[in-house]
Amino acid sequence: MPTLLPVSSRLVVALSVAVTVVLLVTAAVDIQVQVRNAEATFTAQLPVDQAAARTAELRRDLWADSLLRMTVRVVAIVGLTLLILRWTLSGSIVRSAAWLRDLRLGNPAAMLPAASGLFKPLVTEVTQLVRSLETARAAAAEEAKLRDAGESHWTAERLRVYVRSKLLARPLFVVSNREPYMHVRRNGGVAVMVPASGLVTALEPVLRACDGTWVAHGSGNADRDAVDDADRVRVPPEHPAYTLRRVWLSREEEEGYYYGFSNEGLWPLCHIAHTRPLFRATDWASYDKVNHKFAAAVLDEMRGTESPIVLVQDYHFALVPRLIKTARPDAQVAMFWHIPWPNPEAFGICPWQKELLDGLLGADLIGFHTQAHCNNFLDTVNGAFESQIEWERFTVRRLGRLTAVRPFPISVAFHETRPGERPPAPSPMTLLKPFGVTAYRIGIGVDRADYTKGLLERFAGIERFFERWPEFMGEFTFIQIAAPSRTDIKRYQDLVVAIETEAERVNRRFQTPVWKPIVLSLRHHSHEEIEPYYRAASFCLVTSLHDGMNLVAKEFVAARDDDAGVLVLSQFAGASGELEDALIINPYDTEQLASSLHAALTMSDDEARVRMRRMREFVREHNVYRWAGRLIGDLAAIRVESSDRPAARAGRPVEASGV
Ligand code: ADQ
Repeated sequence: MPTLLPVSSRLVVALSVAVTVVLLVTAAVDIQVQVRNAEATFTAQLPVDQAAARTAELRRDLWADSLLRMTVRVVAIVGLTLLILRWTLSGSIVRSAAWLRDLRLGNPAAMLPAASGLFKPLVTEVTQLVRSLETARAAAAEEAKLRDAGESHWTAERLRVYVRSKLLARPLFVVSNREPYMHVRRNGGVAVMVPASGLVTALEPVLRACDGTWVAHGSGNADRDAVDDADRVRVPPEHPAYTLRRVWLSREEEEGYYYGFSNEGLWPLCHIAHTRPLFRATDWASYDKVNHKFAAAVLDEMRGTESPIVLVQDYHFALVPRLIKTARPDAQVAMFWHIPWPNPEAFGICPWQKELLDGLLGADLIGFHTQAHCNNFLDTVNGAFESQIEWERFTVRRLGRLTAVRPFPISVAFHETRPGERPPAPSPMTLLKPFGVTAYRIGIGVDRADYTKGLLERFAGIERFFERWPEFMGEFTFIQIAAPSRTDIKRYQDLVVAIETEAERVNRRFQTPVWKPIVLSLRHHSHEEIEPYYRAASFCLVTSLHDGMNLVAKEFVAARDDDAGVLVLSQFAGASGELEDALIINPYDTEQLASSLHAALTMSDDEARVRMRRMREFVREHNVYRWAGRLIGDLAAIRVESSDRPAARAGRPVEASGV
């Protein structure tokens, strides 16, 4: 805004000068023609000296006349231009000033001026500014609310401050398979998508706090168009605060590394869910190659930095910690393993067990969701290598290096809401209407369509429930939201067919023209779409056969600001160790599952409220910002040791902070 008026004044001056020059040139040409014609006539009629005098006199008169007319025209044009500018600009400026004042005063009804023409870029920029202001205001309000309540819960803002104080100026790098922002072609343009993932919620505040770099697979079909020559793009698009470095994979690399070794090998290997892992040498070769590719990208980004901090995410990158640490012993590397770690016998069937363990032990810190997974990992290392395990401190010393192994149970963001702040949840009847079903109560399940989530076992439990308590027919319906996942793998394609067939079979047994026991919605839903189901359900059902943590259980609890609803949770999900007020079930025990559904639907409001309040207090306290804070705090507190450094030879212990 401040530069707009000087720009317009300069425009007027330039316009006036241009008009004057044009008028001058036209007048000069015109005068020249008139003088030449008159000169010819004078020369024919008068002696030479008189003709010359008359010509000179005529030229003088013509110039004087022209200059007078020109001055009048220029004054008129400049005046008119100034008047038009004043009318148009001053109106817009007054309106914009009023709009900005409303926003500054926090008036929610402040109307955005229409963004068009000259003002469009300005309005776009101010709109971004306003969004940042609103976000900062919301964060400050939330902080204030917590301060008022005398609480010290973790928030995105607190995490930002904490990370800055821990890392000081050290650069931060995150490595994950999935990227936080994806550019995709849509309706002839390019749209930016944020994949629904707890990881982005947790790590984005950290990256924003220190302007870090996130290295991930560029998987959007317009991703290449958005990056610069070094494959980087600044994100978030509307308010760039950190760098996303995209790594490109060929179709074969993606098949071997992602679908093959990661998801047909390691995923079933680590989950005890009775799906046999497939180990192909070609997949392993791809996994090894892609891990090298990602490590090279991280090292490239790290060039010129000192003592960088690296957070490697998940089972796709077991080899990356060692590769980074070998090239950059000054780096501090943490690996967070989001899935379970099985017992040594189960893990030992992997033909590349030693290579995987060696890669992981390159990290200074390895995190799992639960202590049991840490113990399994240490047992596996113990059996596979000559190494020294310190069980009291949960560390491994191998080849002169020390790796700490700790539990960091992941969680969700917990949004504080005041009573009445949000509109009431829609009724079960409203949510069921699009499916052509009428019932008064609903249960909800939200999962990726994955065999570890126990969806078939869940349907068996629901079938048994209606067999034992038929009075709930027509009264209660279970809604299963399932996002198809890893659909390039046959096991997953078969699973989707099995889920549909089983739901259909159970429905055929009990359904009436207006009611059915199971509504199946097989598609990806946004978090905003899922939330009303969480809020309206009498219970949420999680039947994982094995699960690192399970965020759905915590999302359900966080959504229930009415303190109602019951969580029915598998004992094989990491979350069951934390959410003790859930009804804990063994999903293989169909009778117990059916009884728990009955218990959830008949539980007194008072008991449900007491249980839900306790679970909500736990999730509020142990939210995803605390998870990220603890992980980074513990990593930053570890003294870097390597076989190249005297500290390693002196055998100094790893130190960790308690957050
Ligand atoms: P997942 O196996 O994917 O995660 P989970 O923890 O439940 O399992 O997280 C799933 C996420 O996807 C949730 O945020 C959920 O809302 C969302 N989601 C599920 N179904 C969806 C649908 N139909 N549409 C849209 N979104 C859907 C892995 C491990 C877990 C661990 C997490 C985090 O397997 O054990 O908890 O990582 O570490």
